[in-house]
Amino acid sequence: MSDKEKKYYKPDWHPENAGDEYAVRVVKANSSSNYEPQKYKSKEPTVEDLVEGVLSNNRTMVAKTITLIESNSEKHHQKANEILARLIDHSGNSIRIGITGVPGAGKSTLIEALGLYLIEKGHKVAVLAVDPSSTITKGSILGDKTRMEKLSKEENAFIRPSPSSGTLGGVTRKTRETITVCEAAGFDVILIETVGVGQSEVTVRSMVDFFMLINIAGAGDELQGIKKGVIELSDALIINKADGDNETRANIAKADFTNALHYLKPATKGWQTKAFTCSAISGKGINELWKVISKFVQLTKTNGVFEERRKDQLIEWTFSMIENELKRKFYDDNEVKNMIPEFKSEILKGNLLPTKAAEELLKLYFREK
Ligand SMILES: Nc1nc2c(ncn2[C@@H]2O[C@H](COP(=O)(O)OP(=O)(O)OP(=O)(O)O)[C@@H](O)[C@H]2O)c(=O)[nH]1
Ligand SMILES: [Mg+2]
Repeated sequence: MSDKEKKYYKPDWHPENAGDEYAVRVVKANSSSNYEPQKYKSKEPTVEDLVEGVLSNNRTMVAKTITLIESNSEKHHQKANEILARLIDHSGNSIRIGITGVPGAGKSTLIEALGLYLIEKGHKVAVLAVDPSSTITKGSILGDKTRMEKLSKEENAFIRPSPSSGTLGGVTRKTRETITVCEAAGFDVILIETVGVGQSEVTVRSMVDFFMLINIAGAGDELQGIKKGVIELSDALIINKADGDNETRANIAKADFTNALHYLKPATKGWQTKAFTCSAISGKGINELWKVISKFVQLTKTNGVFEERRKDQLIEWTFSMIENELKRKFYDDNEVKNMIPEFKSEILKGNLLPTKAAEELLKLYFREK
C-alpha cells in the first residue's frame, strides 16, 4: 500500500467506479488542542466544552456548536445563546465575503479555487452555504461536498454545506451566528455562497463586507437575466468560465457589464464596482480577484465605511433576531399549532377571510397564558 492509499482508502461497500468522494480519511488527533475524546464520548458536550472546543479550533466542536445553534428546540436555544455570548468577544476578526450567482455559474468551484489560494497564503477559510439552493436544485449538499473536495481535505478549511431542505423546519440557517462561531474558531476569511434567486442575496449582503456576483457569458443577453437590483448590491462582477472557447465571449460580457455599471449606483460608498473575468477551473484571475478584495478592505477600512457597515449590520442582526424569535415562538405555541390546519381549511373553503384568520391566530397566541 502506498503512502497515499494508507491515508485515503475506500470502504468495502463502495460502488464500482466510485470516485474520491467515497474515500475515507484517517486524521491524526491534534495534540496542540485541548480536545480529549473520552470527555465527549458518553455525554452531551456542555457549554464549557463547546466554547473551549471552538476557541481551540476543534472542528468537531465547531460543527456541533453550529448544529446546536441551528436547532429549533427551546432547550438548545438557551444553551446556544450562552455559547454565543461567550464567543462574541472573540469574533469579528475576518473578512466576510458573499458570493451569489445563477445556479451553475461556478460559485462552489470558484470558492474552492479561492479557498485553496488563500490557504496557501496562510489564511484559515470557512465556507458556508445559505439556502434556498438545496430546495431549488435539490441535493446540492452532495454537490457542494464533491465540488469542494480538495478544499474539504485541507486542515485550514471548514466547509458547512447547505442544510438539506426541511431540516431547519422552515427557519433559515442562522448564518450570522455561524459566522460568529467560525471567527471565534480562528477562521479569518468567511466565504458565504448563496444562489442568486429571490431574497437570499439581500440577506447575505446584510451580513458580509464584500459581495460579488458570479456570471457566465451567454449569447449576449447576460444583462437581461440578472436583476439590476442584484448588480447594485455587488462590489465586483465576476464573469466566470473565461477559458477555452468561452474566453472571447467572457471578454465581450465583461465589456457589456462595464458599460452597464456606469449607470448603476455603487453598492459601497467610495468604491467603483467593476467587472472581471476569471476561470475557477484553470485558476486564471483568482490572484487578481483577491487583489481586488484586499484593495476594497484597505480602502473601506481607511475611509471608515467598513466599520460603519459592520455597525449597521449589528443593528440589523438584532432586529432580525427579534423577528425570528417572535416567529419561532408563535409557530411553536401548541394552541396555535393545533388550530392552524382548521384555519387553513376554513380559508380555502371561503368561510374565513385571511385578514380575519391572521387576527384570530394572533389573538390566540397573545391570550393570557
Ligand atoms: N469551463 C469551466 N467550467 C466551470 C468553471 N467553474 C465551474 N465550472 C463548471 O460548472 C459547473 C457548475 O459549477 P458549480 O461550482 O457547482 O456551480 P454553482 O454556481 O456552485 O452551482 P449551484 O450551487 O448549483 O448554484 C460544474 O460542472 C463546474 O465544473 C470554469 O471556470 N470553467
Ligand atoms: Mg454551488
